[in-house]
Amino acid sequence: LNNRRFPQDFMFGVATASYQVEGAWNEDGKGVNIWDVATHQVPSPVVNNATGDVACDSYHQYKRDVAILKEIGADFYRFSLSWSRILPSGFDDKVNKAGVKYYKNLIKELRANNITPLVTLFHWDLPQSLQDLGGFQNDIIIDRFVDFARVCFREFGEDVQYWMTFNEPISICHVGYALATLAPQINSPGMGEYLCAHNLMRAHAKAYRMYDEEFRSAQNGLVGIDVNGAWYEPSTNSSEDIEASETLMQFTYGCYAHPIVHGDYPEVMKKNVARRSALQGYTRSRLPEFTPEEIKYMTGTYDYIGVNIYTTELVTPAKGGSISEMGIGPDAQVTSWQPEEWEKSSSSWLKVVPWGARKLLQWLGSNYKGARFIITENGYSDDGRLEDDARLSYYERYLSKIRDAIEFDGVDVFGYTAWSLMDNFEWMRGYSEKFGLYQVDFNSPNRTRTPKKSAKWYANVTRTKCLVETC
Ligand code: GCO
Repeated sequence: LNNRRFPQDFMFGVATASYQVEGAWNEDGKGVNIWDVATHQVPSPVVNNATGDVACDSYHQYKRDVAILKEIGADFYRFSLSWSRILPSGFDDKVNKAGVKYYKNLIKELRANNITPLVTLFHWDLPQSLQDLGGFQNDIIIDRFVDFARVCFREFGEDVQYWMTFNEPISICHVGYALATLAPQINSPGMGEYLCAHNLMRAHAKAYRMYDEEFRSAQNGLVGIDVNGAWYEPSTNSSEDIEASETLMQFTYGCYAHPIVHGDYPEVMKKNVARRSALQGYTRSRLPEFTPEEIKYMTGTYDYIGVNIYTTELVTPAKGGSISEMGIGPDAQVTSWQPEEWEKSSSSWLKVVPWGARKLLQWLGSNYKGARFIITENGYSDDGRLEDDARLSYYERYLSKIRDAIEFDGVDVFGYTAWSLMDNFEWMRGYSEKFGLYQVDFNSPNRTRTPKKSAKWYANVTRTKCLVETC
């Protein structure tokens, strides 16, 4: 391989997620989801009271979305399905035809333009009716998710080869059920978050097995899950810091990747949570256990693993802290941070650290041997300017490190996804942080999309598979 060239069959795509772009929050029979509820609270938890009520209006502008995907030369488009648009009550008692039609139209338009769909079943917008039952803390979610997945495989599976069950389980469970920042904003560190993880993993595995039994022979697609976190770099090369880094990697990536590869949570996670639970007076570990049957059932429930890569943090063992504290940090007994002087973006959590991308891929490659990976997100936030040189440079430098991981470290990465196709609703940050390759005019009725400098640069990458004009 030439220094800056990717393999010929390497796939380049872009991503969005339903709640972040679709709008039409109450149109054509769609049910209410937890993000509709979160953003409509008074006072609003979102910057400038922003909502996804209209967002990029992709529900009406999907043809324009496909047109810009075409301009970018995307090999594939990663988007997600809004559960409550398809099953308004959350249950599969009633399928909303208009919702199904919308996604069929989108998929048809993609196919007509030679763009492969990569479909995420769940990117955070849980039907509110299911949240009312406890959401991911209630194991009823397992069968409800499998029912939803079945409807999706049945309706769209003939035209979809790439499926992802869950986007960023750690954001769902840790940020949604422990830190209480993302919807459903539940504050249950070390308890609710582990219950969430446990039910989510069993839902993933059951959906995967269901695909095997009911659809694989006819549809022959791939089913995976998207994991994320930062790359957790040891803050020095002392053995304590190296161990702290490894522990945090296991509590974040391991919590979700280890069960599908090896059937169970990582040893260090089981050990630490059990030990601290005992010290706290619990008779059982706060981390639920998989039964031997579940371990067997769970093992190997992936055809590929998606990874969302953004940033890096430094890690060291946690000093002090009371024994009553619960949650990933206290249970892992580590603390992590980002040095002030690291290059910034517009998002407080996102510092630009390209070398971390290669180390993260090395870690994943050596922990999950034989797995195939696709980078399902990577991106940079700014104020939305068209001359977005900082984004272009972020992509160029990260892609360069990713390429090194493929060529020099032998990590099996077959595709890359830029986050995002266009500026959109950035969760609690509303429209104040922009990740798009295309600018969206949120004041124009049809949400005009305009290419940024980075979009033109990326279009060259998708066409040439090269990071420079010519390789
Ligand atoms: C995700 C991400 C996206 C964000 C992006 C920038 O979970 O996949 O949260 O939805 O918009 O990561 O923060």
